[in-house]
Amino acid sequence: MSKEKSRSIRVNKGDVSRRGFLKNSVVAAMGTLIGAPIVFSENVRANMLPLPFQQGDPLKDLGKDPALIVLNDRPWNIETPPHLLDDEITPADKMFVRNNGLLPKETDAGTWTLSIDGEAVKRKKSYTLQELKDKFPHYSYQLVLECGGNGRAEFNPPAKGNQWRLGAIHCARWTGVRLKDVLNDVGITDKAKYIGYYGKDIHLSGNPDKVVISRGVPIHKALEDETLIAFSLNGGPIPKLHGQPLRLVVGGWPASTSGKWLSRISVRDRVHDGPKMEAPSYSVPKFPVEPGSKVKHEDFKIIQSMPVKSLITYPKSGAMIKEGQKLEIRGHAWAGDREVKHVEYSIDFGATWKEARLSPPPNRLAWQRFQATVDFPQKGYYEVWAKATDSAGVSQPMVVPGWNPKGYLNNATHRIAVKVV
Ligand SMILES: Nc1nc2c(c(=O)[nH]1)N[C@H]1C(S)=C(S)[C@@H](COP(=O)(O)O)O[C@H]1N2
Ligand SMILES: [Mo]
Repeated sequence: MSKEKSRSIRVNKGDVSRRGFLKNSVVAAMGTLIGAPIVFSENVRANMLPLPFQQGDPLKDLGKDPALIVLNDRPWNIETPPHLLDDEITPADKMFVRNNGLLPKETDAGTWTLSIDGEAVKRKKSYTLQELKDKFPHYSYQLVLECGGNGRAEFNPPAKGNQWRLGAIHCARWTGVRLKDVLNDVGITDKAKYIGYYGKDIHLSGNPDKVVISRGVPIHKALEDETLIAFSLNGGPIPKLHGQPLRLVVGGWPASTSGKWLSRISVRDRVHDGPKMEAPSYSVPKFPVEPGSKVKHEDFKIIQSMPVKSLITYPKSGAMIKEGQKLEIRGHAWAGDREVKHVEYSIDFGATWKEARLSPPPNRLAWQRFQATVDFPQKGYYEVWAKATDSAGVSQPMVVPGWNPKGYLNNATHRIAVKVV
């Protein structure tokens, strides 16, 4: 038997009796580690260790709600089921995780720096995290960050990559300084066309010189009030998985533009050309293509604002209610750079629609709450569908929209099943 961490014990073959029970010496050692003898230790089976020695739940160890769904553990990719996104402000433990590489080793706020460089800065400059906090005013915004590949699982033929269903989205409250204030302080030239971020995460190959991902946004988006260099999430420190201690946050655009573990921003005189800026990454065909077809590099365009979408967060799909009972449904709707103008719902497979109550966003680029009181005419199986329409009059499609090689931008209506019994 070997001791790993303080409370973890590896049980070897020799520690187990022929009948599958732990030998006395092993349970005695466990008792020492727990700090109390294990009474009835003769009944402890090797396949059912005392709780302190059971393998940790990775989600719990990561500070995540145990009901989140792990799609990949190297790198971490974890999604949130829709009914866990019911909070107005997404709590950290319910935020989906999308990593392209491995977590940085060192994320010490005390020694962290951010450097600003590139063809379009007047002079390079570097700030400590403390200098950023001291020098510039702080702002807080609730921002929708949705992975460009959210909903990928529904495309046919399937697209490679994490098979996100609905939950690669969060709308948390970020606090930081405005990127535009920092860029003003540095001084940018009129050649400035794009910004690109660099973070401190580690490439899957382990090669320290290889950049995991370095994306960015056009300068007009970078200079918006809501584009933050954030040092706080929901009033606390940014959790390690989400970019501790510093993160670029760009609401309403693919979340891949919100660089975690932010250490450098380059102000470019061209479209930023870091890893994962080039097609087909985070890009879609410039025109509709036949499902399954090959698309030439020059026929892709980079995704900018995300499309209008909504999610029913209450009740959970599969809800049962009694005949004659009304059902309160609620959810969120968002529309990239735009505002959501209305949300409708249907209980008859889209034949007729009723208006849901819709709240204004707490700030630009945040999601909006919708609610409705639903009446069902008789017993039976129903689906509740929700459909949002944005300020330009664009609505969600009822079926999976334009197939594209990487499976981006699926904003089809969300459906939940309801039984009236
Ligand atoms: N440095 C760095 N930033 C990154 C990524 C990454 O792998 N490394 N992934 C991006 C992608 S693709 C997404 S969808 C979001 C996910 O943010 P979250 O994990 O906080 O939910 O982070 C973005 N920022
Ligand atoms: Mo993403």
